[in-house]
Amino acid sequence: MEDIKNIKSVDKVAEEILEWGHAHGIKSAFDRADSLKPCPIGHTGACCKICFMGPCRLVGPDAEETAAGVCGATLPVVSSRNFLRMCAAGTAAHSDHARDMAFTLLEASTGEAPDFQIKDVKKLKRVAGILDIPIEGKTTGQIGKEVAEKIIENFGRQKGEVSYVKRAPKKRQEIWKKWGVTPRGIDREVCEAMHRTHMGVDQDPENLMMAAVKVSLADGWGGSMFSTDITDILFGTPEPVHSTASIGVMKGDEVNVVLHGHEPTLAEMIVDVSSEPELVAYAKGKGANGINLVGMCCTANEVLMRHGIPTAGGFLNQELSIMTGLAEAMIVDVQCIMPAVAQVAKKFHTKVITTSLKGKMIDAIHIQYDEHRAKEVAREILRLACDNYPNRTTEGSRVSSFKPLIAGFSHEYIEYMQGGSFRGSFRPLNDAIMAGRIRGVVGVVGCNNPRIMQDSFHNYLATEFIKNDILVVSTGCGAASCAKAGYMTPETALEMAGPGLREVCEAIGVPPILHLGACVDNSRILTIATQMVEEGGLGDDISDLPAVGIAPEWMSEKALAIGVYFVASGMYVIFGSESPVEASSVVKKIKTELWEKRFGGKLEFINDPKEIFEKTLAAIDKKRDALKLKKYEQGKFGAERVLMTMEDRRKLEKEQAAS
Ligand code: BF8
Repeated sequence: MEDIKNIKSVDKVAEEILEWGHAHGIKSAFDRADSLKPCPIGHTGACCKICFMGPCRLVGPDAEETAAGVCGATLPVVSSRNFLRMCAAGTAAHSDHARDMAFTLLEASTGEAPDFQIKDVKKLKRVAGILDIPIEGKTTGQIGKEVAEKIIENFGRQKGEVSYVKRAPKKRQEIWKKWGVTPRGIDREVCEAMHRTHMGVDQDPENLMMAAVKVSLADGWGGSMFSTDITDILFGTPEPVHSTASIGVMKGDEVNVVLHGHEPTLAEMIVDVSSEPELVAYAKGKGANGINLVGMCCTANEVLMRHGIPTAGGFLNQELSIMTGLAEAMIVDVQCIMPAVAQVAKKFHTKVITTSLKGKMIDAIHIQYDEHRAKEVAREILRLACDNYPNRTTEGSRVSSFKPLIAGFSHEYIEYMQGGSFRGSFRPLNDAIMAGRIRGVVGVVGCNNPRIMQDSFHNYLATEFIKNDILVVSTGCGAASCAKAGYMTPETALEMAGPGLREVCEAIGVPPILHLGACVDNSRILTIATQMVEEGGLGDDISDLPAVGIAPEWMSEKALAIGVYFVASGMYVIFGSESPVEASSVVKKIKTELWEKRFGGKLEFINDPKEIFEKTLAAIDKKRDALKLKKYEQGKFGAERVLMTMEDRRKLEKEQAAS
């Protein structure tokens, strides 16, 4: 990786746009990250600003032992309090998104949101079963209503436990009970986290960090999992779909509309109406050849997984997509939307359109989304984008290259591909792991962060893992990163994959890096891991699996909540970049040693991708040893094909066909 240290991104298209931006005096997050160094005190968790006696900065040679805020809060208290607040915010974001999804399901079921229908009735019934809702003799609408109401009730639940906790392996549920971290209701845990971190409440770092576990579990086994299920019910459970990735998916002769943010409801409606003959004719009337929808961030992942809408990439590509000069409109809702987009848009003809009352922006146009007339709003937005097409000038970096990809790997599809509709299971995957064909499974997920060369950690890790026979599952901007690099097609990725992994992927017919969806869809990794445990042969808890979770370029509070719920579910989790609790050795010990003792998982921050890679391999091999699985030997399986490249194979097939 040393030879590419001086560039900002390994996404070549992004790099090209950045160069254009520099030549034209247009700045982006990449430049702001250069000129605005992180505050070294806040960055390490040593700044307390939860009351107005401060902010107190707990610094000095022996700060851990001697420093204290005006109230007497020590560095471990301050650090753990900050950490808990970040997890609470992450949980709130995912879960408030889930709440909106639940209300859409409710109104779709009652007919109050007539533009929405229940697309996956089978999944609805399965979810009803998990929620103990009887379905006999009920219409789809009735079941949908009861499912939505039960999920909505989970947010305000005061006692008991979040309904999906029971989906975890039995042993895991016992561990959570034992340590008092079983989440009760989603809102209750977020609210309590905010209360505990108010001035003068929880003063015990261990207690605060256990609250971080509890609130994050309310995200993983609550908000995020509910969101994934409802989205599948409303818009269909994903199946493999071809598409393309890169900012270069924007078209020179069409009205380009960037769908950016997280909640897929309005985006789904825009996808739906964009091919209506009247709208296409409207676009043509403005001189364009049609309407080209492209995704950004997790909305991209949602519409990619279900409709094959191309992705223009993740978090760091948002400003750059506008700098192409090709974006007629950028539609945003909530989360990961840089305020800078409205500012950079002023230099071009792009209209930035906010659509949620929760997320307004200075200098953007606001068109309020309303689920009761969703398609009407979608059409209004698209017409506005078309009206803007004639305003396009020659300004902009333009770019046109992109990579093909396959996305759409839901839990259900991964099960189906291992045996079909009637015999679907996780047996083949478990067997391959047990035999050592596949060494283990790694989730490479999470954000981009301009403090790290864009995509460099993601792509390096994903490719090194598959070379070492490790199956990679990916979500969020991590998935976009691999897609833009072209690693999400069987052709490219199988070429790089180790022989054992390649053999299995070829037999099942999947790429070795699987796109599982948006960030909320990390919940799919939880349910997949649980099913792998239940399938047998790999222990009796998630903590037994030879699996690791990695967010190598993280930046958001949501990522932290995800990391913590994976730790609490038993996984070793590694985040790239520096630790937000670096200042406190006490808190560092809690999130590693104490959590490992209690939950079998730990959270580490490592700023060196090679070290992340090596530690992951070591952790996977240790789990394999503990399970008494066959020792992994590189090249043992599929060895006869090791030297045969895709090109060789095609040549051979041609020769065979000719003879
Ligand atoms: O939820 S990976 S930058 S876009 S936070 Fe945001 Fe991070 Fe991207 Fe989606 Ni997830």
